[in-house]
Amino acid sequence: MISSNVGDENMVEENITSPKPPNSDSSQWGFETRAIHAGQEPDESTGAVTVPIHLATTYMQTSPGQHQGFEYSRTSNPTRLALEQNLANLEGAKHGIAFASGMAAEDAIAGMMRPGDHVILGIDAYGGTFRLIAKVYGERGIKWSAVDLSDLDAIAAAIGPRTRQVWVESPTNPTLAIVDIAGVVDIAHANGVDVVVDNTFATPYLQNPLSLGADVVVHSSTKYLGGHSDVVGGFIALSRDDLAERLFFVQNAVGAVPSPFDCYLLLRGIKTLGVRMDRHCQNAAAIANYLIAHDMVKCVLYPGLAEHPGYEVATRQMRGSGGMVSFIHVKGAEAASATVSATKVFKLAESLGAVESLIEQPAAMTHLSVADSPLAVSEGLVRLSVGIESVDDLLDDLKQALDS
Ligand code: P1T
Repeated sequence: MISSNVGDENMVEENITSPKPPNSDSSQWGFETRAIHAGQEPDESTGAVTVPIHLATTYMQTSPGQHQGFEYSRTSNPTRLALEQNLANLEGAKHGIAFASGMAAEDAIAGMMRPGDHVILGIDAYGGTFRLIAKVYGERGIKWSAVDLSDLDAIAAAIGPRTRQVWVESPTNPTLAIVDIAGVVDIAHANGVDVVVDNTFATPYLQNPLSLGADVVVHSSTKYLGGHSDVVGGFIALSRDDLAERLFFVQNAVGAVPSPFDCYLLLRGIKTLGVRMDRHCQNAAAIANYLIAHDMVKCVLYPGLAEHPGYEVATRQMRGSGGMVSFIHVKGAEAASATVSATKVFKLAESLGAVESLIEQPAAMTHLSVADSPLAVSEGLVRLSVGIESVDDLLDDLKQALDS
């Protein structure tokens, strides 16, 4: 694969990988059991059944270089290691690498490219992803193309001699399009191009891109993984040793690592990921079905609807349709703005994936940075992050907001 920079002059001076303490052989366990236990042995000194928040920044050595696997907390930390092992397990990955935010994780991946290299993005990528590639890496000489990734021929046509990575979201943010991950992998790999999948919307409970052939999975763990709107985090899961070596090196060299407390919050959130996702999916399906029939709704974007263009692929590669629903207001931008301002249970806010329901207008909020770009979204688009409240309260709230 081309985008590994192993062997070039900027590459590792030291081989940095996380130390590996003993861990249960959890490979046979079901998802919920692994979510609760993988990477998390009871603390040996106290028997504590939850992973302690290890705040120490440095670890005693018996002689120079002789230690118990931890030296300095930017390089490795026991609470972070538990999170890395846990999420790697859930993604079916050999390596897990935690970052301070989803964008920090994406930056580490984009940083494997060199001036003149080319990356393919989806036409409806998250606005922050577009901003990073076009406005940060673009200025450093990285070329990019925005392509409709549901069109495999368009991807093949966009690949050039310097294309290094294809970045896939599925479902996409905010239009909930579905991309055939295995199909993209076939085309990309035939051309020596790596496939990066942002699995934030699906979570490892609903979709495992590595099992579909992807090279790298990235998460904004701020969302469903944390699940409670109280921690910002990012994560990379992968099985390729060459890329992992470089990414562990960058994690330590750049230092965009999550705090031990953030890692603890993520570990706690992940324990309930499965049960939360079941309820998110149920509530979202009920809301999508309600919205379809509403006069003020031009169209509903939800991959669990049989009329969604990605329905077949979603059924094949996902274990549920997720908790995000978008729709286009019949009356356009102003009406969309009024609707998102009128809900009471749904809070008007950016972000997604937590227990509480959120509503927003992407063109004015999360996707403002893609205005006037090929990724611009309809101003009448409304995005719902459907929470796990009583579904009748959510339906009543949308009804009063759309009818008012
Ligand atoms: O916010 P941060 O943890 O840095 O993650 C960035 C990110 C990456 N990928 C996807 C698919 C995302 O949705 C995000 C963040 N998204 C929002 C804040 C939002 O409201 O869409």
